[in-house]
Amino acid sequence: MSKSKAKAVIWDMDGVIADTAAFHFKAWHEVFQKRGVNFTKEDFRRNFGQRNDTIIRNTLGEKVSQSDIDAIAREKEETFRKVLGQNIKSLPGAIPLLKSLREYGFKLALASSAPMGNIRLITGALGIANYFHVIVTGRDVAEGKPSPQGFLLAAQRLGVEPKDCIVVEDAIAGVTACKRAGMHCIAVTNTHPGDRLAEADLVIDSLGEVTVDDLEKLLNPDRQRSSKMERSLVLIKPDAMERGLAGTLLARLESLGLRLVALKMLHMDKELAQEHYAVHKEKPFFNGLVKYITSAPIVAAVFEGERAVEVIRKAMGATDPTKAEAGTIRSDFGLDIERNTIHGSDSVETAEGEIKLFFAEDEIY
Ligand code: IDP
Ligand code: MG
Repeated sequence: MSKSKAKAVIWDMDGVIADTAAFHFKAWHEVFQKRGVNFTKEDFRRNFGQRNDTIIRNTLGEKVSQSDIDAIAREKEETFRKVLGQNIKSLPGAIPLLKSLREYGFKLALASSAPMGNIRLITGALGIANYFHVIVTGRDVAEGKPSPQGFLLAAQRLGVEPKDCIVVEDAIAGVTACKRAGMHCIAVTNTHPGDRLAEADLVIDSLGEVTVDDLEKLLNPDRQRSSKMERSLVLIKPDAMERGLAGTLLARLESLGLRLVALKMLHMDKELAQEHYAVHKEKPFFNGLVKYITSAPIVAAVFEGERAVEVIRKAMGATDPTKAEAGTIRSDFGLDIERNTIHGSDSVETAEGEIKLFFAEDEIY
């Protein structure tokens, strides 16, 4: 993932960062009870993550007036803040992940259905008030979740494209809003079971389960391929050993930015040689090759680096030194097509098998 490209994580607050569900339920229950309506836990679950006006309409019917909605909403939030008091707790993993994202240069937004009063109270109490570059509340948009408006506004204010945004949600309405906004979604099962959140790209039981790296992968699934660290087996062949070239050749590979992660000197026996060169066992040069490679002690090494296999093959040059490009190892030092100085794995898959022939797991650093 390129460093310059802006990427963002847009956070829901209640049920993702702050463990407030019990207090919201208590406040709603109290406020509706005064109006003769029994607001149950099931009602609460069904309305979770939506804006107050929606919840009030869903509960009291469409006839309720705007001024009543405003009054009930205000009363609910006052009650909520009162019952919440000092009992503000963060949910597992949320604050450490926020901290890491900030360190890694992610832009951060909070897009909550909650009013600003609640957001100030909660982010202040949790010490994260200054973490967010942008805060979008339910009042900033015409339609609340599951409409994508809030998330889209957050992305716009951050200056980040929707496809480069990850939303962290716990509510079904929030996951729907995120997908409608064309963003990536991580859903935490703090409020709803995982099967209700299946629309999300990643469903987890706790934010402690994910790292910044997991989020990077979500934004750019190709990243792993492009920046994948590869390993390659290198052998300093007998002709090079006899001429004292081991150090020169290792230094040359190190100078390419490859890291030496395993090294040993050994005298290959016939069995190891036959196994190592097994793909050539039908070739006319096979017996001569086995004899040659077992003729003197050699150095075996594992190098690690980005596209290490290809980088080493290029540095080696063609199998036949007379055909190897000028400046390559085989062009510079190779004696003939058999005594061609160096071996390097020809693919990532081959490398894996070859490395196992020469090194135990605990010999690779
Ligand atoms: P590579 O080492 O460039 O991958 P391969 O074709 O895998 O080349 O052959 C393995 C090794 O076998 C070569 O490095 C070389 O030492 C030897 N070899 C390849 N072709 C010939 C040949 O025609 N005559 C003798 N030896 C050969
Ligand atoms: Mg080969």
